[in-house]
Amino acid sequence: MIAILGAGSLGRLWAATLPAGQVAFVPRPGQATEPVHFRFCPIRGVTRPVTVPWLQSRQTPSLLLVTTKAGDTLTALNANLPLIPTNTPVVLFQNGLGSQQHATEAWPDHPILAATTTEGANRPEADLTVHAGEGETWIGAMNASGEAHLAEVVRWLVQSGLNVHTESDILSRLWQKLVINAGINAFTAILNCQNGQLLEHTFFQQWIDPLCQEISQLLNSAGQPEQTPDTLRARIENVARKTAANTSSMLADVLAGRDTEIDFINGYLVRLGQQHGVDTQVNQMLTERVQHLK
Ligand code: NAD
Ligand code: KPL
Repeated sequence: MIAILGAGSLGRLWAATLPAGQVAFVPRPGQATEPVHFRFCPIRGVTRPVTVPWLQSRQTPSLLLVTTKAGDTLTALNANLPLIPTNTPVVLFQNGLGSQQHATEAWPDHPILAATTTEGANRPEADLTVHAGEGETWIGAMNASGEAHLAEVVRWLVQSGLNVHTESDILSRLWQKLVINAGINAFTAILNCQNGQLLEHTFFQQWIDPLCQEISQLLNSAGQPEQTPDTLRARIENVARKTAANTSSMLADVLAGRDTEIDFINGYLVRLGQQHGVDTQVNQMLTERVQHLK
């Protein structure tokens, strides 16, 4: 049984694509026990109904996928990991950085893995989950016991038909995604624009170079491969062009009145700068501007 903690867009994408009968959502304490029914609209093919039961207290999952938002993850794990055998691998799907390291430090006895995915899923209606964009999912170990379970975890998740790969250095891959999100998400949320429209805004043009200087220094401090500010800007602008028509996840959160993941993107970079004595004025400014959007 594969247990999914976080029955939102990404959790439902996995629940709908993994073999029926092999998945269950992890309930919040006291949550209703009626199964979850929703419609799933795949990229190819027709919309179909999906039913997912809640994990029962007598059931022992062989794998736990954690698909909560970064800010909810530690609370969700605190409520559930004490009930899950210490040899059950836990895969963290959160965007940004910080929550993965916290979970790994807090639960050293569990095999902890992290994933980064470019799959896109959303819920335009409460009972409709749309697989909006096909992508790749990379999974790697956060600790030694996670490493021992990596191949088997990938074998389980490949059954979904999604593109799932092992990653020997998941921290670097999470950093690569963080760089892109740090250079796009906050700007789109502040400017209330789609990714491609960023490039025309003077606010973006004014701050992108100093932002990339900060990120370049932080990559060095974190022991990540060196990337010049110009290379970082080119990568960020390239993704903004390729995803020109996208509403970033951060702008979508702001527009829906949800908490954003800013504290795990530019906010994470600010905390890292404080630890390493790196000036992060631009990351700080972006973090504060997004925190005040609600
Ligand atoms: P979401 O808000 O749709 O889903 C999160 C779910 O977690 C919600 O249903 C919420 O009720 C549930 N939750 C929160 N706290 C909980 C708790 N204590 N116990 C049980 N459930 C709890 O978010 P999402 O879009 O599915 O994203 C989840 C994570 O995956 C985020 O970090 C996001 O950045 C990342 N991600 C999402 C996508 C995507 O396409 N949706 C793509 C890449 C990465
Ligand atoms: O990952 C993204 C997000 O919106 O969170 C990007 C790459 C910016 C695409 O929209």
